[in-house]
Amino acid sequence: MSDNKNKSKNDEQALIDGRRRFLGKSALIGLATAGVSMGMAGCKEKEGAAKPAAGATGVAAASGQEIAPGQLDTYYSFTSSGHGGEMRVVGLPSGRTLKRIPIFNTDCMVGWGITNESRAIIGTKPDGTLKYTVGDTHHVHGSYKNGTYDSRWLFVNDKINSRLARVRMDTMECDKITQLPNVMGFHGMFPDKCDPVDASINYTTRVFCGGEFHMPLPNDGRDLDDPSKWGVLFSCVDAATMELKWQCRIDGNCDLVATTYDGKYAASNQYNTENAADLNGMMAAERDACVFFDIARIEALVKAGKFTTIGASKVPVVDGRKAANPDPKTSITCYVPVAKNPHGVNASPDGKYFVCSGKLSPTCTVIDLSLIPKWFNGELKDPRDTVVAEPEVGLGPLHTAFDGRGNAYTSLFLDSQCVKWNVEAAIAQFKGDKKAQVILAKIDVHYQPGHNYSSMGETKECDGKYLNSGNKFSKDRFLPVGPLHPETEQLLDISGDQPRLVADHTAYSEPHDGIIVRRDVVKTRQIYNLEDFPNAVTADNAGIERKGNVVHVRLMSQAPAYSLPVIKLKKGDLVTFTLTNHDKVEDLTHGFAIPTYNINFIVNPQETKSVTFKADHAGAFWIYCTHFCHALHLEMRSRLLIEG
Ligand code: RUQ
Ligand code: CUA
Ligand code: CA
Repeated sequence: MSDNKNKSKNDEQALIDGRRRFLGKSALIGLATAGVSMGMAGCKEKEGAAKPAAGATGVAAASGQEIAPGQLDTYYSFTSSGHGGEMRVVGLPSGRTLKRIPIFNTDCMVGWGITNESRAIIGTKPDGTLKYTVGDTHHVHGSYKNGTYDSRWLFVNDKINSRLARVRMDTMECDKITQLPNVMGFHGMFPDKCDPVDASINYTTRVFCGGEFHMPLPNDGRDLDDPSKWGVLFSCVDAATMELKWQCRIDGNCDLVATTYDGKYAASNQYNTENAADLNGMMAAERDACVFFDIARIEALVKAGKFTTIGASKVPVVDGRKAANPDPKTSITCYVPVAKNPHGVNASPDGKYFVCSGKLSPTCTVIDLSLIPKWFNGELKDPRDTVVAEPEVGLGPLHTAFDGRGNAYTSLFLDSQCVKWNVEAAIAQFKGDKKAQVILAKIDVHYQPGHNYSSMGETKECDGKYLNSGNKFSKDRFLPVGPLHPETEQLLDISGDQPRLVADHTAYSEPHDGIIVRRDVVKTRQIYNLEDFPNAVTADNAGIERKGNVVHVRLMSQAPAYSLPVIKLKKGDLVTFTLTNHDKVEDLTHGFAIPTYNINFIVNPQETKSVTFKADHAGAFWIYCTHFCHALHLEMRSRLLIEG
């Protein structure tokens, strides 16, 4: 290697070190000015233990993560998109974007928010306009059977308007959206994995949803000046019907949500046990909590009619506050004290532990799930007795993933690292074993990681192959694209002793959480069934039907033509276009755009969609196909003639 090359490499390292320092410092200052003291000094010296970054350049090429042209990825990753409001499907390890699934946003490529069918799912106001057009997706989780994914559904939250959406995994499209009543800031969400009472129902039938922000109950203008009266609800939604089953009022708030493999408990970490309405108040307590819900007891109360309702909502609300639950033997909630202002709560794939990450404490709290029923049976004095480890992991721990070999991987926001630690060693250390080697490795990520998640890591089939680190800042790790930087999704190979950074992928702002699913688990259909659409257009009913000024135009598409070359309407008509794509060839999608009328959507093979609008502009308008489908794609047009 020439001197020159060495020099430029050193320069590059200096640059990397520089920007790490800059970000680390600014993040700390941010917290310090917010009045946080977190005993950082004790942690600082440990930074030296960190392994240097796996090299900033040429990693992917050297590591063999490249997927050659024509080859398929081995995993799917389903991720949220933050305030983009959609869900994304990515192939791993290549990082190829496979699909964007519009949900809470609108999307003029597929016509989400434009077609009647999608608008019915999103919900409309009495005047026909969409009820909401913005969303903020944070968490994506799959439905379970037997402790692993069953390829039925994906669920995703909307934090802004407190909605839960379901995506069918066979078509990878959203089919239901439910709004949670009396909840603001719906953040954490997790499906159950088993029924709490009937173990033969070993699949997802409920989805648990955590409310983050306190609010007046109901939020109708009361108690505006008295936040001490505001409250937070934890909600349970029926996975099949997407209807609310019940809600539970709690002390403190919810952040993220986890469920046990036996279906008996759901839990949420709480950073605002103080019930405070301002920043300093939310950081007042030395410890916060992880609240456990006894699902069977809650549902017995609901069945017995021991609930109230709030405002106009008919959803049964049970009281999980401490004052209403003095006796553990009948209590529906258990508040386990954990490290200050915790963030994620994650279930280990062996089903034994929940791990809460400290965020404002440099520790993770490990809760032994076999001790939770003991507390609920009155056999433990203090909920804190369920805590079996609290290892010091580094600064700003946020989320923890697992490798199925007993190791945990926690994202360290402030340290810009991923720390690998051993759960049993942490438990031994907590019991007093001074020789226990808890921290096994620290690897730099770039920069300020939020969520991390491992391949099949939220299932009993956790395989310990890959870990994705979702980093909140990319800084100058990619070509500059103006003030808005992409996020960095970094892929780590965790199959060996030392995690290895193997690829950087960019992501459009701002994905939070995701899951990594083995490709053989995912079963999609490649074309639709015509019969699945009650309004499908066939040769029998195609054409124009007029009743007064209400007109229904039924169209078929088959490359390269729509079934009607000319469509005549009158100004003022209320017109519905229904279009069925009669092509059966996989991948043969047609578009349908009408200039001036703000209409654009696609129909996939054997799919039917419709739009309704008022024909309020006279003139000639070319309906044309937007999706390249045929050598005569450009010629695929119909004349829409609207008489004045
Ligand atoms: S939260 S960066 Cu919205 Cu999942 Cu933790
Ligand atoms: Cu049909 Cu392009
Ligand atoms: Ca707190």
